[in-house]
Amino acid sequence: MMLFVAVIIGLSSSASAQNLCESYLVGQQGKCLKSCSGYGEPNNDLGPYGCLFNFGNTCCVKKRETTTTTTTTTTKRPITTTLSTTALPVEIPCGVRSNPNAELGRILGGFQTSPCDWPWQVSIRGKTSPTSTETVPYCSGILIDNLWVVTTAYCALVSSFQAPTGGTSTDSLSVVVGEYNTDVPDIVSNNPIETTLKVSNIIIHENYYKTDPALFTINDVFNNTLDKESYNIALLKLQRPATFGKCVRKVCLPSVQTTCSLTKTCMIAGWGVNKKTEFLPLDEDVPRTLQEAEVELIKSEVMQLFNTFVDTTTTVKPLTNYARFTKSAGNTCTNDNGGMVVCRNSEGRWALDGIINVPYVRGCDVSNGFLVTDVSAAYNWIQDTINSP
Ligand SMILES: [Ca+2]
Repeated sequence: MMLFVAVIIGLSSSASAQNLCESYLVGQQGKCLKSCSGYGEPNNDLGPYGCLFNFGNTCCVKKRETTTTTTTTTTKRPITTTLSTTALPVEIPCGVRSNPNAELGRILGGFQTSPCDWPWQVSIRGKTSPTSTETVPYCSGILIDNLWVVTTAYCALVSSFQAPTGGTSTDSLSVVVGEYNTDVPDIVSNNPIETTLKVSNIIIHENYYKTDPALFTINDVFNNTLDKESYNIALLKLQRPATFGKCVRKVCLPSVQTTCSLTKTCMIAGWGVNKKTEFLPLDEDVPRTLQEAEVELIKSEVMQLFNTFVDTTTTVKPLTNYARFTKSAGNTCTNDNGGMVVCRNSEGRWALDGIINVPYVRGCDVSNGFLVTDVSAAYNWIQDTINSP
């Protein structure tokens, strides 16, 4: 039996799938070695995952020759320029906070932010019942333009399903830009910083398990056996453009994958419950002010590799990545759904790499990780949707 196990391990060690460094960096001649001395230099982009099952090894790549470096720089430049030109607004560039010196992620599991810290994060509110005029915050979204909010498909559906009698789904949800405290009108220096905007169009990703808001029911909310995590992305078009300023801005979209980076340190934000609850969280458990935390974003390739060794029946869901809290156990809960996962891009600005993908109604479990909708993988879908007539 021991021999059998040893043979299996031996076979696994020689398989290319368990050595991400070598399989991912084919063109760069990546190798998992005890030391890069005499071969090349460590590739830190792959972090500790590059040689996941070659314990103690480092992912090494051949040093690039000068001519190769020049070529790479030349090819990268036009891509960046093209994306920036498309994404740049008229007056305020994307992904720039009004208070760039604000400290980040001081306490894990949810640290209270200051007003205007994350000016692209919006609250999405829905009616409490089809006949009510009262609205409550259901989940979050992110401004990627002054007319467009990106969120999860689940958030768009759940916040619009209490459509008023005789009305449509778009009548039942609203977007609050500049939102900080969901309980009160937010005022900074005697000026209101939040604005509630109506939505003219709800566009759910066509591969999500349900695409018509009018067909979403209470059963969809409480049925936790449905796959609500694959292709979990949607766009909301605002009836009128948001006015950009100190507290309302847009995030950058991530560039299409041009690097081999598999992990990144990023920030999340949400109004979700930040402590463990065994059952559905009570109203007093829900924080009113925006919370933030630092996470490590892990690409689906790493999770797929991990799954093949841990549980062969689990496959990574389409259009998802994975994130985990960096310093201690954190928590994401149902009403964090749709919140931002932002990472610094090559220009040092904040880009929306992911959306918090926790679409189930349940108690809030303190865990070390959660699913994230992969915005980079959905880049073309977002652009096509926004640019379609
Ligand atoms: Ca408010």
